Amino acid sequence: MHDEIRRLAREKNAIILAHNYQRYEVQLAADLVGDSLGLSAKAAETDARMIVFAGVHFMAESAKILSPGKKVVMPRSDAGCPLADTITVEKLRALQAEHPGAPTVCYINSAAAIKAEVDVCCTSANMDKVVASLPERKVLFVPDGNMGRYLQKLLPEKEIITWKGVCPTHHRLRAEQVLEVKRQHPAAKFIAHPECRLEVIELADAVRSTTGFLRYAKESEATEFIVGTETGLIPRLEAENPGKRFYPASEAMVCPNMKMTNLEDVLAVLENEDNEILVPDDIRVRAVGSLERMLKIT
Ligand code: CIZ
Repeated sequence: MHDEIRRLAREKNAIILAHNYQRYEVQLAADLVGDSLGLSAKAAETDARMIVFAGVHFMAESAKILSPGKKVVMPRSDAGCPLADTITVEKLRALQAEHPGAPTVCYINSAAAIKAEVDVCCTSANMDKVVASLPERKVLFVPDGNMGRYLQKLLPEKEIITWKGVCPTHHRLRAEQVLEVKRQHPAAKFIAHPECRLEVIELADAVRSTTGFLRYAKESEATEFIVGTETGLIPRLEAENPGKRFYPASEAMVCPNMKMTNLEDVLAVLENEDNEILVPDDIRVRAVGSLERMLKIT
């Protein structure tokens, strides 16, 4: 099936992107594997006619925002993100009305319509830099409440107003589970994603984005790691670091939406070119503005 996917992608001048949390067989069929913004930015630089995004909905929207002239399709258009879905434009506007004058920062893990409504976006790698750069003391942070609480800890001089969203996959991990895996592997470094609960983050040797996990594992002299993020990252960590060992902080850290896409879906979307992702131009232009303001800061 990989051969057929690669053949069709060539024939149709399509680039296949797979997020770090996708099934490993889907990652192996892709041209690029990575985080949502990195993938979208790299795809924009290519002359591909079509982008096939194996990921969840907001990620394909990010690709469309940065590549308005390319056709963007998803192998599974029903792969949504429960964290992104916790906030709507109406709810965001109501929050902003409660805190006049406070700028809004949104995590990249948000719909295009939310990115269009905020002052600036951030990623899990640059959120502290982005929030610290704002002159205002009070900052609204959406949609990830865990990330907002972590930010409050990093930046005590700020007042972070958090939204109530969480990623169910990261939120599921509890401190007791991490302590148990640490007990089984006492030499292992624990890397946590900032979408985890604060009680989990407080146990971490490093807090990183998915791309940061890969870099940390490569650069560290340690040979064992406990992985506090979606388990889809583990096969890639293993492949890129032969001789090093990676243990999931919990086998239950599996995102059902990320696992929806299989090779048959990738093949089908290449054949049919359906499930197209469209972003209205007025939303796209304002969302690009929020991303550009982030890039200027970082
Ligand atoms: O933007 C991404 O890919 C997400 C959601 C997380 C990360 O840490 O890379």
